[in-house]
Amino acid sequence: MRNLIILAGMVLVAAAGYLVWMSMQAQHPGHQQNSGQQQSGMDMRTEKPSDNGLYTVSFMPSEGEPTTGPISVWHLKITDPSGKPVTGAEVVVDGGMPAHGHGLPTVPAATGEAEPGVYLIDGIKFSMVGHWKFDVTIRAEAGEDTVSFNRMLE
Ligand SMILES: [Cu+2]
Repeated sequence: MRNLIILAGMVLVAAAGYLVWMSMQAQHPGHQQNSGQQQSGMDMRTEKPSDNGLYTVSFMPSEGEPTTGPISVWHLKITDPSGKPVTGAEVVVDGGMPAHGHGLPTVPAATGEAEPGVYLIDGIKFSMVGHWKFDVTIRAEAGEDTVSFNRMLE
């Protein structure tokens, strides 16, 4: 009986600790900008350095929030580490749903630069909600580098 009470006490302490941790997570300002897109441990940044640090890259819809259905145009913005736009790059965007083992329902294509260093990626389509991952390859004067972006569609 005494052991049961101690066990129950331990469960309560663990539950309280979890609640405190949850409320701290909710208040963390860094999680606000991607509301609804955080997933435990997953990198949800929309701007980040490329894998070998050659470029800084951001990948965002050209307008609005992504939804399933329509084909949209996205902006892939590439700068060098000092923030200078990288123009004339060769860009390839691929993607899919890692958990489902399928790719994008379309083949996105870079159709030019909206402004120096901001590449138009046309043909982005989501066929279902869930976790999508984009794999971007960039070839420019500084060399070839890759970067991936995660997106949660609700
Ligand atoms: Cu899927």
